[in-house]
Amino acid sequence: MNDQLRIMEIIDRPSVPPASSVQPARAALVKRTTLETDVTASLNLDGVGTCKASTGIPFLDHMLHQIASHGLIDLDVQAIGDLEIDDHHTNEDVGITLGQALAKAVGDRSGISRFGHFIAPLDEALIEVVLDFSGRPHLSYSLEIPNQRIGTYDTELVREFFSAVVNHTQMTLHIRQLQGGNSHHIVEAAFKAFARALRMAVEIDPRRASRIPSSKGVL
Ligand SMILES: [Mn+2]
Repeated sequence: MNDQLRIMEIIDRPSVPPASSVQPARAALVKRTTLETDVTASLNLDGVGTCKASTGIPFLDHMLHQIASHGLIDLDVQAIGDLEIDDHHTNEDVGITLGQALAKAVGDRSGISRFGHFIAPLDEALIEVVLDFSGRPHLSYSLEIPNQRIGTYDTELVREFFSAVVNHTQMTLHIRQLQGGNSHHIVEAAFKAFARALRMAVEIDPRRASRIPSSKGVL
């Protein structure tokens, strides 16, 4: 290549930054051990939706897959809990650990879109999720799940799971049932809507640059 061609090539090259200077992956690993459970959660918010979930609670694993897949989060959750009692401690502690990992991955929340919302259908079920990485925990929850159990999973635990996530992520979360009849559909649509809303909220807003998305300057 002669010098003139080389100069033209440099001038014509679009100003796409090399991959190495793109925002670093926002990843976190949290390991939490109590007398009741031992939970490890690792995630990458800038992932492609891969998931490894082994909590000992099959339906909860199925829901964690929804968060990863529809949130485009790479997620690995491993839990060993006192399932011989019931699923309560493990379900709650998975929620706590996931919440802590989300909080860690967004750090001081600079540059994120902060708000997210989505309405997900699953056949007859239609569930709306609105969330805000506000720094303040609040859960508003109106799912009316007709069956006490989905598989072995006690449907009371859905609220407990989201409550744990909210408290430890420090987010505001509204989950509203617009329609629904089948218990599996209602819960799965809620997790799908949560995943998409989460994806929207943690997305980097390029116009925000690295500033914190609050008029107070702190979240
Ligand atoms: Mn399903």
